[in-house]
Amino acid sequence: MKRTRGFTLIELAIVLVIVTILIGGLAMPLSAQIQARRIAETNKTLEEARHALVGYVMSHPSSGNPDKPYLPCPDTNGDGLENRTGDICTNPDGWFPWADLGTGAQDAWGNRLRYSVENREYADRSKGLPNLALLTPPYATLNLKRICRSSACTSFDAVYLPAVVFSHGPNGWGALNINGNTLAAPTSADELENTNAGPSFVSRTPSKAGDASGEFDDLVVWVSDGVLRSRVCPAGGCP
Ligand SMILES: [Ca+2]
Ligand SMILES: [Ca+2]
Repeated sequence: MKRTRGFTLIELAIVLVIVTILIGGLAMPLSAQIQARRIAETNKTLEEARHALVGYVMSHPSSGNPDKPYLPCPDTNGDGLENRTGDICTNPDGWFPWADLGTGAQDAWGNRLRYSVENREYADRSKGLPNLALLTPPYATLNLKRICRSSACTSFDAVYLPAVVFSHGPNGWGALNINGNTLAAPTSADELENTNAGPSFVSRTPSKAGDASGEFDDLVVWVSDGVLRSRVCPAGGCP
């Protein structure tokens, strides 16, 4: 009768090493998969926020001209409700007013979405959408936004925008989290550009800390005047 031979200690050790290498190889893609899922989830939340802005405009005619709708003001005290003084937004930069618009309250990392709006006319309840056709670029009387490919703002993906919404991304630098805490400020010029008040916002391919352009992982969406006008103005355009 033939005797069955068991594994030697050396054979077992070799098997253990192989299993450890395999698990190590699987663990990295798993964390990358979770991050990719969170980014996709946040992009969806941002897209919903963008649609909600258009929906808001469709149902909010201005008091001065019922044919001219207006955008919501930013939330500046973190309760999810817009902050408006009478008819006007005193601050064009803040957080997305998710409670007013019935959208997601946070990105996939537990941080509020940022929101900047043209507050001199688009978000003024007594004024509403200005007629850009009657104005001359660069529309100096308006507080419009632009999307740049770097903080130097030498090339643009979009200009003359009424509203920008963004997430601070996986690193969360500069974000307000759902517990009301503000996270550490960004280190790269491109992410800093998105946290300082001003017309310019950076949207570009993500880069890691060691990259020459610095760390960048913000997720940015915007609403153009043309999109608003095509959805809310009757045929022939808003007055
Ligand atoms: Ca508020
Ligand atoms: Ca970021």
